[in-house]
Amino acid sequence: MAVIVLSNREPYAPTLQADGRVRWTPSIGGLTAALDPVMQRDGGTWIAWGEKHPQITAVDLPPGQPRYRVERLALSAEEVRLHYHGFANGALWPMSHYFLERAQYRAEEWAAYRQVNERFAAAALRQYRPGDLLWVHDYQLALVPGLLRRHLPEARIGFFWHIPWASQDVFRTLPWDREVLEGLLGADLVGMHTPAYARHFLDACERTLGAEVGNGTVKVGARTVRVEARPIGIEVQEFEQLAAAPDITARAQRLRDNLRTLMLLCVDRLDYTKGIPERLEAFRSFLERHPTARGRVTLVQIAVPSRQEVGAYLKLRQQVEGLVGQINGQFSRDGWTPVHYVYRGLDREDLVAHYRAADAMLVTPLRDGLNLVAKEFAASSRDGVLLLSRFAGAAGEMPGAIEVNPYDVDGLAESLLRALRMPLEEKKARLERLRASLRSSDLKTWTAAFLRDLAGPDALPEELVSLGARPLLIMCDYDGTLAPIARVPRDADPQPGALEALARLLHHPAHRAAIVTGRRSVQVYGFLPLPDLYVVGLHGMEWPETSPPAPERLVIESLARQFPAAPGLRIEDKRWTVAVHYRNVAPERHAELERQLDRVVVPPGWEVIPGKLVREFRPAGYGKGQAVRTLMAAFPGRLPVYLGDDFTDEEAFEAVNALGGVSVKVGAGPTAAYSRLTSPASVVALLTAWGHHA
Ligand code: GDG
Repeated sequence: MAVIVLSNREPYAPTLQADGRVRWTPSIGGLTAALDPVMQRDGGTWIAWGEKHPQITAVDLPPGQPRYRVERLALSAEEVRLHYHGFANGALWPMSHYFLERAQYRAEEWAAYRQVNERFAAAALRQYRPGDLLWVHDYQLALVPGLLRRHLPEARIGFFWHIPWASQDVFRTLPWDREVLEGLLGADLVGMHTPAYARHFLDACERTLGAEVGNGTVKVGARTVRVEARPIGIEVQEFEQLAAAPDITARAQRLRDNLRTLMLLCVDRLDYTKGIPERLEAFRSFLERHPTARGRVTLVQIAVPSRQEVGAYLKLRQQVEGLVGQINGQFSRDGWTPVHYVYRGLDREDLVAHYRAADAMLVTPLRDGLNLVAKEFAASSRDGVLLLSRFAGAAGEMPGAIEVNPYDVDGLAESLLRALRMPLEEKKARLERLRASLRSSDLKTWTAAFLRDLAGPDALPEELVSLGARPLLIMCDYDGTLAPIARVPRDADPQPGALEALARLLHHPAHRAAIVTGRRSVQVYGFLPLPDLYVVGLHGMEWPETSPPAPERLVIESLARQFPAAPGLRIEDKRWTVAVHYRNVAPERHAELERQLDRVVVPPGWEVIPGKLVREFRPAGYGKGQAVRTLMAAFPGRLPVYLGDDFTDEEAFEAVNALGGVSVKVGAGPTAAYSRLTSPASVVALLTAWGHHA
């Protein structure tokens, strides 16, 4: 199985050297960083527009040790003008960013857009072998999934939309709204950056197409398309390491020394969505209102040239440069220039040195799909403050940032003051919170999870599927088995299809189903509201008909006093037991933390159970093994099956094995279970298969 990626931008761009040889440089931006490592590991094909030197039609990459192939499509000047600058960047881009007054809908450009999408699809069809995964990216290629689906009814096709999906009132201004939606619905999995974009998309499918829409799904004939919020991450560790490297630290220090003032940093493609003029106005207002800041604060604007062929971008450049000139003209004095304006991209090291040098980073787009710069700064800075627009997709997942409204010039100026006056301790605490959230879902996880979910459940072993013919007592863990592991427990929604599969099994007179979990049972009923489902909570302490023993609060309080503190560490008080979660703590601190947890004094009659990056302190004598034995005694005459993923499930596997039942481990790692499945998706597929047995 290979991956075929389709994107407008190619992962490496060619430059012709003096000796006539071609040098390939990685393209700036998240997509190359996200997918190049996977392609280098697994091989495959990347299909993209070969912008420079179009005579080179294909290339094996990376240079020196090729592992995958890039098919370079040469677009004609006309196609570039009408498809790329025209429909993609003159219609879809402004519309999706709510700039309707800039959106131009022209039939001729739409026709070119369709034609270029057909060319991309044709190139993919030439490469495709059964079993391959096709992953199409972004708004330039919205029709490709539909075009591929016509020829490949069985193929697995994914799509990721990297920009905002506008609300229905805005989206439906597009004269070809149906066609764009139908194109995207050729995919099996459509990814967006935020839940709001996913909702808007589902809304459009329902209202424009009249499609049957469920919770994150759209019915298209016999197919079900999944629509999910999956915000892209960054390579957190690489940014942290780069930022800590001695030469970058020295470079950052030089930047500060040369400036001799506080530094406000802004890094954007020069695009009207990024709110650059509004931000400069806010800085002007700040200098006007706070004369003492003059000579003490400098704004450094890195503006990366972008889409210079489009008239609107040229105008924006003139506007920005005019404003920079005005502000500098108005306030410069004694060798201090308030705005340093750089109209070019920096190399990565230089970029990170700027992130490290900055006292505050201003990310103030008027609208942005996500914004990677905000995340990169949070991973690189040691003592800076992030000001982040509420209109960036990333705002919902960056808890340590100061949220700003870019339209509120005076408010923005005040937030600047607050950032510059923030005590060091608070700055550090905010950065730690930001990093913990970045680490919980980095770029590699994002890519791997998308591809894994696109690939779908693995082929189910026949010996497991055939069990469905017998009366079963099905016992399942919840987190990691019926639901993907979530960053915070309340977000652990069940795997799509889990509820339906369990409902069907419970409807069957022969089968019984129980959940055996470390959670409180009410939480599981919240996720799986099924009255006939038998939920055993708190690792066997909590049973449906009997209330658990009185909680020993004094013990819990004495334990809690001994727990270490660390950024990202979360104590979950379950009233009867207490769990320490360190999933969101920096990995390099895990060993030390585990040593500290080993030293916690556990009172007699209590025990500690290690789980996946969690330790649970609870009264002894309970456990999933015991729970399984009790369940088997309560529901005799059925074949017991236990499915689980965690260390705490091992004793349940042993209990089931001892009584001739079937044990199934979900995921990798050593286990006492007899069978294995790879993910919650496979578990749901198995439960579904059992439910369909006559
Ligand atoms: C689109 C969506 C979404 C920038 N300047 C330099 C430089 N960069 C790199 C940054 C970052 C990337 O470019 C910019 O990414 P953003 O996310 O900020 O913005 P867009 O280009 O508009 O990206 C956006 C993204 O797709 C991903 O889905 O987040 O909302 O609009 O990685 O580091 N890199 C270097 N020098 C620079 O001067 N080396």
